[in-house]
Amino acid sequence: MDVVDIINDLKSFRRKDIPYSRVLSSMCTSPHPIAVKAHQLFIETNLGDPGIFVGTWELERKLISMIGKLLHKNDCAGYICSGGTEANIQGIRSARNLKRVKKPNIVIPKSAHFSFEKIGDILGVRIKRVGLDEDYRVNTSEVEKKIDKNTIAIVGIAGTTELGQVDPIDELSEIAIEKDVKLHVDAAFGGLVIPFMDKKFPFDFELEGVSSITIDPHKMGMATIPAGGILFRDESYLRALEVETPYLTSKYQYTLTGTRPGASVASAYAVLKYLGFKGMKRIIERCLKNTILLVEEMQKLGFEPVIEPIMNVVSFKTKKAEKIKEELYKRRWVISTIKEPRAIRMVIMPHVNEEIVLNFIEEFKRVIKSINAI
Ligand code: 0PR
Repeated sequence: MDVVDIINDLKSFRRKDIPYSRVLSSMCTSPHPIAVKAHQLFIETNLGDPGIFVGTWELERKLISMIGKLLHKNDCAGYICSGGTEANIQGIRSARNLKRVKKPNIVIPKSAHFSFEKIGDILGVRIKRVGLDEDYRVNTSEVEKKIDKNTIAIVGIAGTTELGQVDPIDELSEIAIEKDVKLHVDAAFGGLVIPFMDKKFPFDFELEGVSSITIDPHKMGMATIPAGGILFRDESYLRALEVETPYLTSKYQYTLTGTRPGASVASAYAVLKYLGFKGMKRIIERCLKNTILLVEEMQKLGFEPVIEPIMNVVSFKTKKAEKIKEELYKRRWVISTIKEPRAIRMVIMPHVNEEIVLNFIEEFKRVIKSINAI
């Protein structure tokens, strides 16, 4: 095949994808233009061998300290990984390696992302789930009760996948200190939202008990995929993850994957440099404004949010959630659903502008009319 034919072939597949302008279910978004430029510049870099890609390695250290600064710890340790799943695995793996017990367990909220299912399976750690209060935040007294001598870590979520809720991380931090267990905070989504919001939610290293944080540039950081982030309070957590790498330019490796893209690092770095704190705040504010617009429009149609939205994730109660999702999908609009309580869920990412919200509402009106969903 010649180049033109290959490109046309590729385009024919790509055309089958649903464009982001019709996606209200995703925590990913179109990368920022500067992210694409940066990605291209670093396309052949491999951080699995940092002795070759010396500059890219240095760039990653800079990015980690930039994110660390945002999370109240300039000198934190960590790296850019494939996403929130890997970050959560590594956060818990490090805690497990630092406290060797025969039958390790972790205590996590019921609202935790499904990546923790994988963690239980891969790491041989028992998962103890804790119920939520009426606002869908983890019940901290239950967390306290569930901790035993085999508990290696507790987990709090800063921006739950389904509702965008933030657990009382300050209380979890106190518990972690008192019970001498690690506290891993899953801020895969909220980590790049909360620091730019006017309302303050303590969730990061300013809380003494927080040992590790998942924070993903490929979500609200508008970086190219894959760009997740795992940050630790200090280097000792990375040491607990190391294996020897006899024939590489580095002696040890603490990452889960071997070969890994420097392009993701460059893209995440470029976005934060380009936008700065002010630029990020502007984008977050726009997302929050469009979330409120969506809520107001949905309320006019008789749909109430499960909780008053905190960030740009919102779910609306309806018994016909699945049917609504299916009907919208037939019309090439994508939303998601949650089971407890039964609801439809939307994420108002940077690509979901005011016009898209209003177009969506028009389609939504037609759908609920066609299936009598009010
Ligand atoms: N932690 C939280 C709180 C998450 O919401 C997610 C993903 C993860 C961890 C795992 O992150 P990775 O998917 O990067 O490993 N939350 C989204 C979700 O499950 C992921 C997603 C993104 C799903 C885009 C669909 C999609 O189109 O809803």
